[in-house]
Amino acid sequence: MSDPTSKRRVFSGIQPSGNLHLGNYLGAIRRWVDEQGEKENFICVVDLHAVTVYQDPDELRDQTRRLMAFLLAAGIDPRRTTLFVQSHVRAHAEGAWLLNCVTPIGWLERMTQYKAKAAKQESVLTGLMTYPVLQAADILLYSAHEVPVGEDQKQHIELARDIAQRYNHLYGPTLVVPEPMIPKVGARIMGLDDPTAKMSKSSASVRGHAVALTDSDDEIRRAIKRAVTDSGREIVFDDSPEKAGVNNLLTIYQVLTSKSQDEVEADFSTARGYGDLKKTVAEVVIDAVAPIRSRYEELMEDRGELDRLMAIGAERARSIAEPKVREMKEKMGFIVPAEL
Ligand code: ATP
Ligand code: LTN
Repeated sequence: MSDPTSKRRVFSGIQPSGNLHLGNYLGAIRRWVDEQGEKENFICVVDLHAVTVYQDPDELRDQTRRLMAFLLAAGIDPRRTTLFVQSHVRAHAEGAWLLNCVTPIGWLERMTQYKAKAAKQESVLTGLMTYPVLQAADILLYSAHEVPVGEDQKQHIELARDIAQRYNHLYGPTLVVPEPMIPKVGARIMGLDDPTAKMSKSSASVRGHAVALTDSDDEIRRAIKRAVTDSGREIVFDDSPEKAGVNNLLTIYQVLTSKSQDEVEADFSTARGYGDLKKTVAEVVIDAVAPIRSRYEELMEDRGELDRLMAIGAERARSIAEPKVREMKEKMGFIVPAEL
């Protein structure tokens, strides 16, 4: 079990598939950056999860490098965070297998993300169903106490808790039971084209759906200008469905300025309609995104440096995950030779 005197451990993951968007940044990445140092952070580029739906091989390699560069550009500091690629640490696949063998299939059939993704496909891959078990392995191998994610991942983290408890019940205390850490504001940024559905990577290519983190200043202005709102004029937080568009824009502004709801409403009390709101929100988004975009472009030029950082992260991750998977195997009754 974990050493109670050490810093709290944090683990989170992000898939190298699709274009990163403002929801990913506000709901997850920004918090990973802010918490570095205060806690012991592990951030994983989950390429094994990405292949639960077919990925073009060249595209996957490319996306994995791009996501590494992006996370570094957003402020993940490899001296304070272990940033690594999931497939570089074999223990994840091995741990997932062990956990598959303590997870009743009914638990997986209930997952809403699985049901939604499976409904969109003709032939569903087995990996899509066992996806949350691999996610549980990611978290449990590092004895993480906290898992900072957006709202959509809450059910998966609760499943990881159930899996840990079940393993501990069967084989004795081994796995730390993690807590989901969902932000109070920004946990669910909505699509600009449809403020009743979450902003999502899978829809990020749809025109007007998202602000991609690689968008130019003008593209950001245009996307926010086109955001769906209602026919009213009142710029206040209101969670009724017809005000979802305005609420979403105010939430984006609130997270980026770290203000209270009252302060945000006061900032817009003299605004003339939604046009003014959109202009102000666009500028705040540009201030946050533009510096990340330019650091990202620089990092993408230096492939050697990216590869070096990936190797450092993987080595540090292995030093934690390998002994854990070994402990799990021993507890389950495998003969574990010293060289493994
Ligand atoms: P997809 O929609 O294709 O499943 P995604 O946009 O959810 O992809 P992930 O890699 O699955 O992207 O998520 C990375 C992190 O971003 C997770 O912690 C997730 O909870 C968070 N996140 C994703 N979308 C949003 C959103 N709209 N608002 C807030 N957080 C989000
Ligand atoms: N399923 C998550 C990505 C993910 C993750 C993790 C998040 C994989 N492993 C471990 C937190 C902890 C997603 O789609 N956002």
